[in-house]
Amino acid sequence: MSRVAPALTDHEVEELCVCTPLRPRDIAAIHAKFHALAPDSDGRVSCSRLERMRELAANPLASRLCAVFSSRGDGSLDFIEFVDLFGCMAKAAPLDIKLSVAFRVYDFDGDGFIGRSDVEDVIELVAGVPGDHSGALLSRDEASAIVSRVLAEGDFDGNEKISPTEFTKLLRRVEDFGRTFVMSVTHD
Ligand SMILES: [Ca+2]
Ligand SMILES: [Ca+2]
Repeated sequence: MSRVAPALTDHEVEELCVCTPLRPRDIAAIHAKFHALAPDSDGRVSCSRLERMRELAANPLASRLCAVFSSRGDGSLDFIEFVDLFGCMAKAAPLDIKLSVAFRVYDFDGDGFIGRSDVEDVIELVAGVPGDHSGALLSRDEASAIVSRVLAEGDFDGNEKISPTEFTKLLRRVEDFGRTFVMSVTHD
């Protein structure tokens, strides 16, 4: 049973607008969304609930995004982390913020690099387990070719993994990355 959402004060809204590119009406919509997701007694919403939200439902990397913003590392978010997610993914968020979020999303094992296994994990989430006959979009060979191509293009120093600096260099070449790595607040 969700409790009645405590209203945000004007001062709290103002503070959240200063720390993010979000507007007061976005903050109000985000606040309503958060409480509609029925946070638990710790004030957190689990990853599985968050993934059902309209903004994340069609995103194959939703669970990774939640994990990146979760201070508990389990994908659950409190209200401030939830606002942070929308703020970093806003259209108007600075490119370096988006690059840093994208890097952490793709760095599945959290070792500070995007390696072969991270790229394989991304492919698995987006296209299913390669070669799996029950609906994978890629064969094992196709998946392996993609992994090799990503590393060939992004691993500039040839150590078989992509560092944050290499990642930035790679993605700056992708003209519309900043415009497409976006999760806009929907207003009902
Ligand atoms: Ca990694
Ligand atoms: Ca490298």
